[in-house]
Amino acid sequence: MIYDIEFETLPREALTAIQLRRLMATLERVYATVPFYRSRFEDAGITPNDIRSLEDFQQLPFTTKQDLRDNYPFGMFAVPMDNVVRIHASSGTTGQPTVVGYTARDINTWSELMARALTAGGAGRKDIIHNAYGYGLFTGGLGVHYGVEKLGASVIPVSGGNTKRQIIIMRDFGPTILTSTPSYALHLAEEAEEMGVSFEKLKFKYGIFGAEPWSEQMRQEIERKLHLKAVDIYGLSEVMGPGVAVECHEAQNGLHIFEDHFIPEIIDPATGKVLPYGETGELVFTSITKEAFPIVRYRTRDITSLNPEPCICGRTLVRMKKVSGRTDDMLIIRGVNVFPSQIESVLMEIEGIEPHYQLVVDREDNLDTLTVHVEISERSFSDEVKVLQRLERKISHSIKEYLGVSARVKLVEPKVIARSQGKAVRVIDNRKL
Ligand code: DLL
Repeated sequence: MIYDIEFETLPREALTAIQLRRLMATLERVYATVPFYRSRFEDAGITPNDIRSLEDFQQLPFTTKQDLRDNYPFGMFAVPMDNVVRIHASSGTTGQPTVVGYTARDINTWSELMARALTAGGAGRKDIIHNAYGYGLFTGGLGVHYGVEKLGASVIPVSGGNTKRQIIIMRDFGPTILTSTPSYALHLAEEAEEMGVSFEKLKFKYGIFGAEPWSEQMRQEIERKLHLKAVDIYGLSEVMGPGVAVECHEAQNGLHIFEDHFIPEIIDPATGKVLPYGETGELVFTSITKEAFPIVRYRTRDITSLNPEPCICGRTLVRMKKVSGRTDDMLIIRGVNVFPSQIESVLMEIEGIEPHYQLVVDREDNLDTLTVHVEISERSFSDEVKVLQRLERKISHSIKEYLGVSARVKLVEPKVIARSQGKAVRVIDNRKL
């Protein structure tokens, strides 16, 4: 099913025309109302009138996370506070949080896009959605919540945490769709098993998971353990929240970007040069319908590529590949670049271990070292030390073979690695201490 059949299946020329018109209006508005954009455009010697095509647009300067921090908390808002009805903020795990605002119309647009995303992920009006994304300043909980109501399905606003109670609700209320981070979905599976509740007997058909990177192998693991079809949803608070892009459950192969509201670009993170379709680089977004917090050429730091080929679901919207990581969580271990999700892919292929891991980076004698902590399964737990040592060597060998990185592997007991209720902490970097 497609929620907005007109806008999700537009011919490319019609879509481009809409994008250009909306972009020009956005540029006029930010130039007139946000001092930051006016001075950036002036520094670059550009006025909104100079932008006449989507190619001209590539001359505009980028906006970075630092720019948002410099204008903390409300400096980038393009409307007076009396028109702002909602405020969210990013978690701020990598520094000061960034604060974003929404007008009533923005909330309506976001809800529409979330309704589209949920529909792409398999939801319909009859579904009951167990929403375990955190409610609060994080955009996940409320973003999904409003989308479900717009769609006309039923939402259980359970939020993250209190995991045992979640399992009881799942058993008793019979939700058909689960929304949570992929790491929390696995934790729910684990807790259910301990409580003797089998996911096989629950009513879930689809899970719509996002807010953190997760590998294709992790998807298979989740689908197997939770007995549902898992689709990927992407978004970020600076651009809106969840619902910027989503996979369709038909193809589960790349996330359709809602291009009638956001213009994506892929750039070389080192030079800022725009890269053609198919090439991997940093994702950049411009919002073209937002009122309170429009954003121009925002560098997301997320690494992906764009695929314009038609999709079996009928949507004409470009697809972004599953995000493999962020430019700022790329590890450089003795000169070799590696993303946590690549290590995850290798781990998931190995028998006898669980999908719970943490990467610890240290610096010894000026050299970076990587230790992979990974849980062994209950079954392997009772194996002899010799067997376990062999398993450690096997994992270390696979990481070296596939990724070219030397890593120490440390097997840990089941349930030792901290479970997260939202975004999982995959990397502990001791080098900064
Ligand atoms: O995580 C919004 C969201 C909520 C998306 C619920 C999906 C579901 P922020 O807290 O601002 O917003 O974090 C945004 O999370 O730049 C990515 O690095 C990462 N991220 C989000 N979705 C995905 C995904 C929400 N599907 C940052 N795959 C983004 C990989 C993701 N990374």
